[in-house]
Amino acid sequence: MQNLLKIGKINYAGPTSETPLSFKHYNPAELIDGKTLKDHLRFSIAYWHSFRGTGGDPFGPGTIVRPWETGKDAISVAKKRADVAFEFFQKIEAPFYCFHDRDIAPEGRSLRESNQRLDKIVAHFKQLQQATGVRLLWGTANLFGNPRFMNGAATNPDAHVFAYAAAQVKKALEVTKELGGENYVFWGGREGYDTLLNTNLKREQAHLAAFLHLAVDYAKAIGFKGQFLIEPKPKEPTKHQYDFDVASGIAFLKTFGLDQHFKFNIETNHATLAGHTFQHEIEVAAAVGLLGSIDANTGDTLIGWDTDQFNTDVKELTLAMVSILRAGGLGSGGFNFDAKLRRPSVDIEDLFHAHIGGMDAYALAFKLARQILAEGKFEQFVADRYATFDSGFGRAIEQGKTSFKELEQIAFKLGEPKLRSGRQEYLENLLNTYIHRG
Ligand code: XLS
Ligand code: NI
Ligand code: NI
Repeated sequence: MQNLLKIGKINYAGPTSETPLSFKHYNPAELIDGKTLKDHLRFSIAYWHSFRGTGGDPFGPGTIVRPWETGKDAISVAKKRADVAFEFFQKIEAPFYCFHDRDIAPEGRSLRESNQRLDKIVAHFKQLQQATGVRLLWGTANLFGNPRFMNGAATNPDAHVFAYAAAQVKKALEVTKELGGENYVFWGGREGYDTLLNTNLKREQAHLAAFLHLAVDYAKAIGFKGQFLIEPKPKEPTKHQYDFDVASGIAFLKTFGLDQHFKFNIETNHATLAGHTFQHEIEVAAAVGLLGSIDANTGDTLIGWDTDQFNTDVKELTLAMVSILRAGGLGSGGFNFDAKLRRPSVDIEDLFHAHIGGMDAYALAFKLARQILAEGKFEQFVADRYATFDSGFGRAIEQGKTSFKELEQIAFKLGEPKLRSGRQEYLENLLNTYIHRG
């Protein structure tokens, strides 16, 4: 392995280790149920944040300057950057990465030139994947950065922009297939509106659905077998995004006959922005069998925007893991660190600390969630709480075999229901007994 990063491979040192550049809980080789922890967790690195992010924010330019970002032209820099990225994926023991088309290859002066550049870079990525064994979790197209998308991509009022976006996704699908991508993501950053004074909401939603159907058709035509994912977000950059949260996403997918083709990519920070918990979004998706993948990050309770921080909150992640494991896992999905360094974190070492912290927190959460499920105390509590629906008239309600008239007779006969405690405080204390075992 080359050493452009000047930092070695990160090794597992155990929970009591005080070595900062080591894993405390993520032991990639650890066998759990006959599968390595690396294969259970399917961690992925977000190319845009970790290799294109410069620390810029709406108030000031970037602060992060990487030594490999100079070279004779944009293509050679893009290749060198890719070499460093794959060195990082290996050193941090992440089996996957994700990208937008424009992250990996610079946009050209025309669509044709952009496609040609992409082809050159993709060939390089393919070699790197083969040499390292690192795989592509998902690909996507950047349909939000370029000024042409200022009024949206699939929901743009100009059909010309719709066509341009379609061409870009067509190419991104081909490239994702070429690199063996296991999923393809749609995050509609500008698929929403800022004012209804200039917006036909009904038409825009129908256009978005038409766009997604065209993508499904094209994937079929070229034999791309990856899972399509929708990544809900309520706002930012638009004031109102159409796939606001998982619940509105389900309504959208079902209304337009897309629910057979899509699952959800749930991002922690987007859940917060929608006024939900991370676990809530996972449960809502899992309840209808549409849990797909996770964009692993967190926001800040005091800042109301998508700060994309690395998540080290073991309690929040343990609850999320309980819901994910109970739903049967993520299938072809994984945990993608859609997270970025803070603006003053300008050292390469910071990139390692950030991912070590995120990976360790997820690995610990995974282990704690497994203990919680194996012991089944919460499961038992919840089962008991609904026991009146397991037999008698409760069962008849669930089976659709009763009527208001019959239930009225039961209510007359049984009189006032007894108040039964939800025992929230007891359960919160019980949860803490697991968290503090960690
Ligand atoms: C932005 C999104 C974005 C998607 C990929 O808020 O999280 O990074 O994950 O387009
Ligand atoms: Ni994301
Ligand atoms: Ni985000």
